[in-house]
Amino acid sequence: MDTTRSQQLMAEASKVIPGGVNSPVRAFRSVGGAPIFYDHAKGSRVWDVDRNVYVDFVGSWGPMILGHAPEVVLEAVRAQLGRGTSFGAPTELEVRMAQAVVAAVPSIEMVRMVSSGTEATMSALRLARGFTGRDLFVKFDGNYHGHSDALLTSAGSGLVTLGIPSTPGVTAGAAGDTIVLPYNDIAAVVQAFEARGDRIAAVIVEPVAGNMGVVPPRPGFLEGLRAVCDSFGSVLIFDEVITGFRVALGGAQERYAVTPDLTTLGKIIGGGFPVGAFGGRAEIMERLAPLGPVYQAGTLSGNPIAMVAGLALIGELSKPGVYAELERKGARLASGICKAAETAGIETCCTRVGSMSCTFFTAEDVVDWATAATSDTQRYAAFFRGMLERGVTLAPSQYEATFTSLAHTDEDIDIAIAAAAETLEELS
Ligand code: KE4
Repeated sequence: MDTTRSQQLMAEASKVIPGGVNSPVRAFRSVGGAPIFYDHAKGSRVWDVDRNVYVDFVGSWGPMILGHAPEVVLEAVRAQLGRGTSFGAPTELEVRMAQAVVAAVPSIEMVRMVSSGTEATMSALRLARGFTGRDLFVKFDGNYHGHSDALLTSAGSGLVTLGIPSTPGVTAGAAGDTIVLPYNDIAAVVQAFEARGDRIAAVIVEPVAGNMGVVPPRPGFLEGLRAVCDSFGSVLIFDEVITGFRVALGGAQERYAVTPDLTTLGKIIGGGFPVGAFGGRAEIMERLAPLGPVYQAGTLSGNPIAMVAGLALIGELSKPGVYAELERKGARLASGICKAAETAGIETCCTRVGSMSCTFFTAEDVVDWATAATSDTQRYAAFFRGMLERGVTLAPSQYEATFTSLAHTDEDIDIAIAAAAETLEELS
C-alpha cells in the first residue's frame, strides 16, 4: 500500500506539531508505522492522501454514528453557514438543542453546552464539588474522562496506549483528591465510602468503559454506585461522552436503567463538530453561574453550526428502528471477527455493547484494567496493520473501541470479517 504522501506530510507535521498530531492516539505509536493522513470521507469510507480507500470503523472515535459527512447534517450546516457561525449570544438553536437532549435523556432536567468532552467532565466534577461542598471524588482505573488535571490519574485511552502512568504537570494538589478504584469492583467502592464517604463529592464512571477497550458493567455495578451515592449524598456522574446516543437514544443509563445525577456528553451530539455537554438534576445545575456560584463558561459554547449539526443528527437517531439496526450491525461485525479468531486458533476476549465492540488479544475474561492489560498489544498491532493493508481501519490501539455506524452495509462488514480472517490466519 503506497503511503508516500502520508509519510511526507508526517515529516512536515512533525516539525510544527508535537508528534505530528493534534491528539496522541492518532500517532500510531502503539501499532507501529507512520499514521495515515486522511483526505476525505463519506459514509462508511475514508480516503487517505495517497488515494487508498478504507472501510472505517474508527468513525472519528465515535461521533460518526450515521457515517461520515451525512447529507442530513451537511444540509443543515450549509443552511446555517450564511447566517453566521458564532455570536457569543443566546440563540433559538441552543434552546432547541437543550430541549432535544432533555427529551432524549430523562435524567437531564437542565443542560449546559461546552466544546469538548474534557470540558464537560471537568465542569461536571467542579459542579458536583460545589454542590456538595466536598473535595474527594472516585474514578476508575482505565476510565478516561478527558485531560483535565484531576481526571488524568490512572486514565485510559491515550495514556494506557502510550504507557503513560501519570502525567507530569499534574500536581499532587490537583490529583490528591482523586480516589482511583478498580472498574466493576463494587466492594472496593463500598469500602472507600465506608472510610471517607462523607468527604466524597462524586463518583464519575464510564457506564460502559470504552477507553481500555470495551468493558461492559457487571450486573449490579452501576446499581451499586447509585445506592452508595444515595447513602452518602454523593453525586453520581455518568460520563456518556462515548455511550450517549451510541448504545441507546438515552445512552447507557437507558440501556441499564440506572439514573445518574449528572451526565456528560460529547462526540455524537456534535455531529462531527466540537460539542460537549453536561446536565442533570435541576437542583444541581442551578448552582451554575449566572444562577449560582459555580463558574463555568465558553466562547464557542452552543455555537450555531454545532447546534444545527447535532440537532440534525439527533433527529435521525430518534427515528424508529435505528438502534435495532445498530445492534444488528454491531453484532454482525463483532461475532464475525470473534469467530475468525477462534478459527485461527487465537485466544481473544470479544466484548460488545450495541455498536461499540473490542477484540482483546488475551485469554482472560476482561472485566477491568488489570485484565485488559493482559492483552498482547503487539499482536493487536499486527492485527491492526494487517487490517489496514486490507483496506479496513480500526482504532490504532488495543485500548479503544471499534464503532459500527448506520452507514456500514452488510457488505462492508463482510469485507472487514474476511480481512480479519486472512490477517488472523497469518498471525496464527
Ligand atoms: P474530548 O475532550 O476528547 O472531546 O472528550 C474526552 C472524553 C471524555 N470522556 C470519554 C468517555 C471519552 O472517551 C473522551 C475522549 N475519547 C477519546 C478516545 N476514546 C478521544 C480520542 C482522542 O483523545 O483523540
